[in-house]
Amino acid sequence: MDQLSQLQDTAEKITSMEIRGAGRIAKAAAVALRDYAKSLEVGSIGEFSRHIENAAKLLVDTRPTAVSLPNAVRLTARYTSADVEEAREEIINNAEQFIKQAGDALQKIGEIGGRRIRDGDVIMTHCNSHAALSVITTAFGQGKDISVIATETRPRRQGLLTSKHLLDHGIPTTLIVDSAVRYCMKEVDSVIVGADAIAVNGALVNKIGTSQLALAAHEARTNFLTAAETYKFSPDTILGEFIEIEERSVDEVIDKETLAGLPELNVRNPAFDITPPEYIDLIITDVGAVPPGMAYSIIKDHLGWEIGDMV
Ligand code: RUB
Repeated sequence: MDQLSQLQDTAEKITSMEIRGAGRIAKAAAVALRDYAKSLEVGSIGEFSRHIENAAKLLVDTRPTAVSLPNAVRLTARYTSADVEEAREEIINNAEQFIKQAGDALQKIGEIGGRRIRDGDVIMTHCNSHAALSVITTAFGQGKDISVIATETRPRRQGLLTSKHLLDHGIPTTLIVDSAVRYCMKEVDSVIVGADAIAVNGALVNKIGTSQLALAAHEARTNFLTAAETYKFSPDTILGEFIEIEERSVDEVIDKETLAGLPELNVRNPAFDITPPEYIDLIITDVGAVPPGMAYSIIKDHLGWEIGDMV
């Protein structure tokens, strides 16, 4: 496969959700940019810059909601040198650094979040988040006797991936349909979910249905935690930008044949929702467990302003 086809292949895998989850799409984009930059044959820095910009745009346009994706692309695609070989080297190093830091961040989140879990806790989680799973498996690895209630997560049923991951670690797991969340919440000690984006006001954007878990947790006085690497915070929201909520194909919700029998039916498939900061007890990040009110500091101190307007 040539360099461009490889890049397009990664973009296609992110669009089709063969590669999914905010952290994994970010890392896949960094790898794709690194490999593209490595083998790019150009005659001038202007040409190099045009190709990298197009590649960055192709990757960023695959899925609109997870801010990890533009953040990873911006952190990887930046360079200062006007020499092609040096610029290429900068991009390769940026990508390696991002991939390493993303791996370290998951481990750190596990350590910090694991301390919030007590022996005997029942945890509810939604969708399939490696950050949330890092917290759960770390707590279990510390010898805490915990169990997990995993939601199915319609329509793509990522809850099955989560259940498999937990069972592979030996963690007792119960799968429930999404509509059983409120009914089961009285048995739960902590809810832990991942994040596709954290806005400057501390609002959480995550898989559709997350805000229902938060509402039910609030009502039951149950802890609601989100696990989010610093690169999932959105610098653009400081500038007043909204985070776009992805609407996916209705084919994921209802099969074509059934829909053909109901020609007047309108079907929607929003993939994410927004949980307001007042429903979130703590955000577990790689630089510490912080209340949602500290989102601005995380963006300012750990991401920097300059990554907000590059792509
Ligand atoms: C995945 C999802 C996950 C976050 C965090 O949505 O909402 O909770 O992306 O995941 P989708 P992680 O399946 O549509 O990509 O912690 O692994 O980055």
